[in-house]
Amino acid sequence: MEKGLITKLIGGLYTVRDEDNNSHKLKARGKFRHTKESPKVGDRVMFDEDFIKEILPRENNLARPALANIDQAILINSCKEPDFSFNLLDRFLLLIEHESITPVIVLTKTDLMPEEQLVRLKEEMKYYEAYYQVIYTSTVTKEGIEEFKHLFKNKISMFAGQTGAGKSSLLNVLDTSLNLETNAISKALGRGKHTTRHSELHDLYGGLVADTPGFSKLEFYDIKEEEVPDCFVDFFELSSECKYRGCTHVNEPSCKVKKEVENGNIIQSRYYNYKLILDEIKNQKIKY
Ligand SMILES: Nc1nc2c(ncn2[C@@H]2O[C@H](COP(=O)(O)OP(=O)(O)OP(=O)(O)O)[C@@H](O)[C@H]2O)c(=O)[nH]1
Ligand SMILES: [Mg+2]
Ligand SMILES: [Zn+2]
Repeated sequence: MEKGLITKLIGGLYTVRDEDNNSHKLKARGKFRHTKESPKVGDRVMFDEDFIKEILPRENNLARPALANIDQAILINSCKEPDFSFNLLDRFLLLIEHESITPVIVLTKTDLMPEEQLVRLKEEMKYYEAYYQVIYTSTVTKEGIEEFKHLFKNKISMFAGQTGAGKSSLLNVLDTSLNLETNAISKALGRGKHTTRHSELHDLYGGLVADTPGFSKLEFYDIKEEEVPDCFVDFFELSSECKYRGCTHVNEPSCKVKKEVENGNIIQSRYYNYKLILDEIKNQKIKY
């Protein structure tokens, strides 16, 4: 048996890269059909000439998109088409923090946003820059492209974001040999489909990067209400100064987070989205 890494899965056929960088097209052994866990892109596996036999222990495990062992998530948000949304950004950050994956925030299609609006958005985004790397880019003006060149080395990264945000387009600019399919958003939505339909790892600047199908909706089925405060890293940092241990920053007195929202040190939208998400998770629990 040999050790390898799954880089692609289409129609039940896996591409596994061995330690000498050779690719093998394999099926998964039948036993995986009877267990909950089938192999996914990013999995380190043991295989022979015909089959994937064993999945090696995972560092993390995403359900949608189905990926394993992701070190870094590049969150692709378009400034326009579709419109930038702080709500969506905060939701993405929660999901990624919950999986202990490092997020990088990318705002793309800067060419489509009127200058004045872009200046205001960058001002608001400064709040996030205290906690995360933020990159502004455009496949049209090529702004920010240089910043990606040192981002991927020795890591497995995923491009994640709303459908039509520009994930595949950006990857095509970073490596012109990729030739990934892209589509105008109106067309993509008209077809009711994502342009990218499977996840695949590509070699990029000394690392591996997965293009993924976009999300149209983000669900929090796996996140418990009590986990949310710690996944908002900015709130977590302040929580030692809240009066109550395990403060949820909603109704408790002497809450440092609420104080900082009042002082204007935390942007309003961030706290508002936090409460929305908490409510949503509470209601979800009642339903299921
Ligand atoms: N003006 C402008 N258009 C862009 C930019 N990046 C992407 N687009 C356009 O946005 C549309 C969607 O881009 P895709 O790369 O297919 O988006 P995606 O995120 O891969 O979408 P899914 O695969 O469906 O998840 C295409 O028409 C692109 O040409 C940009 O920086 N500026
Ligand atoms: Mg795509
Ligand atoms: Zn608090």
